[in-house]
Amino acid sequence: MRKLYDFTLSGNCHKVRLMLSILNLEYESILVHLREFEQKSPEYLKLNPLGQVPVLVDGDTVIRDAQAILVYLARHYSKEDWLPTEAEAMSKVMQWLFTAACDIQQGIVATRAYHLFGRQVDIELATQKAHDTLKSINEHLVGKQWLELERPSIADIACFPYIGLVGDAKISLLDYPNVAAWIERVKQLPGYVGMPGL
Ligand SMILES: N[C@@H](CCC(=O)N[C@@H](CS)C(=O)NCC(=O)O)C(=O)O
Repeated sequence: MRKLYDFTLSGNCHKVRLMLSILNLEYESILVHLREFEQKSPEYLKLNPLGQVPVLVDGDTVIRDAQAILVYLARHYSKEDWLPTEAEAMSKVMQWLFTAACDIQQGIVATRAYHLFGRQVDIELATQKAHDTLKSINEHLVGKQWLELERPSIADIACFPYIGLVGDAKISLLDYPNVAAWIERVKQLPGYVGMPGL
């Protein structure tokens, strides 16, 4: 049985939970107690030397990082549907994986961590970055249903959880109606699962 090293409130873990559910793949969720620093234990560091969740173990395959796990699941279990291999289409999808791992992380994720977990961050800078990212995605979505390809792809799955969790970051989507409509569209996908705050 494949295993997901998981934390309930983690949007990064939720990207993987969502993809596994959409692809109808069974897995065992193994809770890593982040507040007790279980992710830094010698045993866990053998799985992920960076000491973070998520990690997916699928047979002999061990993968860390939500975006990398999405690539693995898409290519291994759905062939072209969620991540095509044609050069332009593939890079168009991949660019959103980096938006998820960089821009969304520095803005929305940092702002959420400040409000929800009391993490020390430069809240003004993080909030500004969150709004810059939302504004640019809102403009990108004009006339579009999905981030790329005219169908859902791992681009949408990688960006969705933290954008859907903006309420935790005390950010409203009133100024970003295309983003709000896209969130609702993702929530209608067959196999969709939520998490606290979504
Ligand atoms: N680039 C990684 C980031 C993973 C990450 O930041 N995980 C957080 C939870 S969302 C974590 O494990 N934090 C605990 C720590 O860093 O000690 C990914 O996308 O999976």
